[in-house]
Amino acid sequence: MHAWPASEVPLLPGKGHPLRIHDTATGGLQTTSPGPTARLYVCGITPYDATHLGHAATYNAFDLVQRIWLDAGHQVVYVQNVTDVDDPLLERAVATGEDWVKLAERETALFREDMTALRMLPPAHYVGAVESIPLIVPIIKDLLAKGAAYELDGDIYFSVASDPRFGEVSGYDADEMLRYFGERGGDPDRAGKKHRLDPLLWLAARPGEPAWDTELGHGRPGWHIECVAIALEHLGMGFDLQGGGSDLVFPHHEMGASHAQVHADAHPYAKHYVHAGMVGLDGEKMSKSKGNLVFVSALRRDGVDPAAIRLALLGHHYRSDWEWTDADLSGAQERLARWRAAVSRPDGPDATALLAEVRAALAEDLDTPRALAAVDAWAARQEAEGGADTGAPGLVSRTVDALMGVAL
Ligand code: 5CA
Ligand code: ZN
Repeated sequence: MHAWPASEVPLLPGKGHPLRIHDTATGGLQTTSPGPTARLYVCGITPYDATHLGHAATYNAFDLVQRIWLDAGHQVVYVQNVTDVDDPLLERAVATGEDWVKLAERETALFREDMTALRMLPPAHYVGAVESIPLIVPIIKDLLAKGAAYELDGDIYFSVASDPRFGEVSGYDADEMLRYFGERGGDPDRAGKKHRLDPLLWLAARPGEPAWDTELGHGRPGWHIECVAIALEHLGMGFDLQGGGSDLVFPHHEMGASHAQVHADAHPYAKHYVHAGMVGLDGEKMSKSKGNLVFVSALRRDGVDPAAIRLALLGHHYRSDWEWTDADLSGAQERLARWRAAVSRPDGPDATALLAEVRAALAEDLDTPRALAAVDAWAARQEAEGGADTGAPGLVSRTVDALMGVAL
């Protein structure tokens, strides 16, 4: 699949700091230490509905990760998937009578437009599940050969008992695992499974559903193995960071790590597992199934500047769960207007300390509220005291664009 066009990242004087970030697997802040090329995998959309602000908030967090790594002198290889065949997509297509391929293509196209408008850096590899079936099949065959997978009425399950490290990503106890597994697409009560938490690797063809002819029979891949196959193909074991929203901690990222670690007989799958908080509306997690969504595309259609949407997302720390309100947007629009007025003045107070503060804030677990406050303070000082540095407005503008993706 093709991704979307890249917006330019302005060069900044000097160099940024190594990124310290909260790692779900250790439960604490860890300093990322990529080689010359940092390797990032972020779980992409299931394209049956438009991009909502929760998705955008999650992609914003991992866009910042890339910008910090780039500023610290690394190259970045960024990989993102599109779950273009899975239960929710097929269910929606049946409900609306639309062809599932058309639905996925349309929503993926809209996602690209939203990401472009929000100045999210595109992945180098944007890969669909369907096109990855040839990568998925050999991994499942290997897991079968290793005795880490088994057949049940034509379906193939992964055996969680085959991975001694199972549970290390989430750190959840047995009850929590079982609850989330049931809530998030798992089938804990199916008879004949070796362990209630065992997830599907392969689904034998069901009537009316799409299926592919492979060495595993006529069927389609399970969800977790899709991301594993794509990540291993384009990044390899031990990549730097696996990202996604906190709803993916378990089972998705736990299972993915297990699949890969048993398949490759190596550890770790990813050096760090990082999760963004859930964005809600009216007291509920924003989700397609709940129908309480605010779409990026709808805001854009209403004439809202995408830079204001992005500033609204940046106003919250990525790890907190938060509620979208109209005040988020109006506050961001005011801030954007203030900042634009400030950088269009011919001079202002020296901005080197501001660049240092924004770099320090973002490198410390993506502290965007602190970074925004630093820019606010510079703009307020300019208004109150003026300033003689003719290079300052340009430097502020480049700082905000390069490190936070907001074009002033
Ligand atoms: N296709 C899978 C990942 S392989 C999937 O979860 N798709 S999704 O469309 O449901 O979500 C896409 C991304 O947005 C995931 O990283 C998910 O964790 C994140 N996400 C979904 N809902 C929210 C929300 N309300 N707030 C924040 N992030 C969210
Ligand atoms: Zn995924």
